[in-house]
Amino acid sequence: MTPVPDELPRPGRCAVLGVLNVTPDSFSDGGRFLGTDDAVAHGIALRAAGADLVDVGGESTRPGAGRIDVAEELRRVLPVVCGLVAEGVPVSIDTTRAAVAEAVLEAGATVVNDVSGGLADPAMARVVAQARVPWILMHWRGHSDRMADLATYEDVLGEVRAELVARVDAAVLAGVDPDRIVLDPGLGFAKTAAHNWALLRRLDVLVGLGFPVLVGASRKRFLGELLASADGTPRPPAGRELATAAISALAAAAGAWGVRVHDVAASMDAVAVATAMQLGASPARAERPGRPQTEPPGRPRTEP
Ligand code: PMM
Repeated sequence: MTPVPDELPRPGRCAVLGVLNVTPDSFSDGGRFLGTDDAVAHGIALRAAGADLVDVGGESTRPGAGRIDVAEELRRVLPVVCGLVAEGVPVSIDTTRAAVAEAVLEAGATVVNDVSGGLADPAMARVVAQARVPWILMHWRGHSDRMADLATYEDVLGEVRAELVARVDAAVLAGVDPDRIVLDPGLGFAKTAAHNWALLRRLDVLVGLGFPVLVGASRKRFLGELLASADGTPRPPAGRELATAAISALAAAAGAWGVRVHDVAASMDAVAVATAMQLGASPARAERPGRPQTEPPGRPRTEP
């Protein structure tokens, strides 16, 4: 197997994971990167914008989505992962299937992002334990076709916390190194907008569990509802980017290890602001976004 680093990226600021969905039907970017070359080019662009990891997924998890089979999932993701690895791009694989994770780790991915927290496929823990790679365990209650029915909580924070702790216990029992576990509240997965906001408001409680925490709010429906027009029409996904970046800054300030986003450049800026505010100073250059400036060259203007 390709040697993989055991550690997660720890860039000295909140990490930024760029989303690369190779699906015909994801809610925000479905169908955009179906060709391998387009998908690899987009992954390279996400990395150039500052992404610490490019998170490649082949199965849509949008509410109501049906499932595809393993062969189809592999057909979608494997060439893209190989193309990115060949270009030196660090890749995480967004899958709930052990067979997909195993093949893609073999191809050079270095992190498994499992939206089911290990629940969908009992073989996943063994694959992750043997590969000795970081495992993102997301809070999950069931597949997309039925998750709306599972969004019932008396105390969403307490229940998500307890259910994540149960996933950690199961992972460790299966031989997974606790130092390689990342937790994720699973915004939008069996959760209403109210549940998502309640979890974000008390992110500190999840951070307090002592594991790195990843937040995936990017362009999700609850942001569309928040930003709805006067007649109640939700703001379409493309118009949710500033709100996504705001959450990236706030999640970083609350101690999140990482954010998973579609527009990496915007969230890089947002987490740079959060880092500077936390330090009370500009972060060291290595911790700042290194994007090219968009201002045309010329005489520098005086700025405040
Ligand atoms: N959300 C989606 C897919 N994968 N993985 C993690 N760890 N956390 C998330 O919140 C998450 C995820 C759904 O969003 P997409 O369709 O834009 O990828």
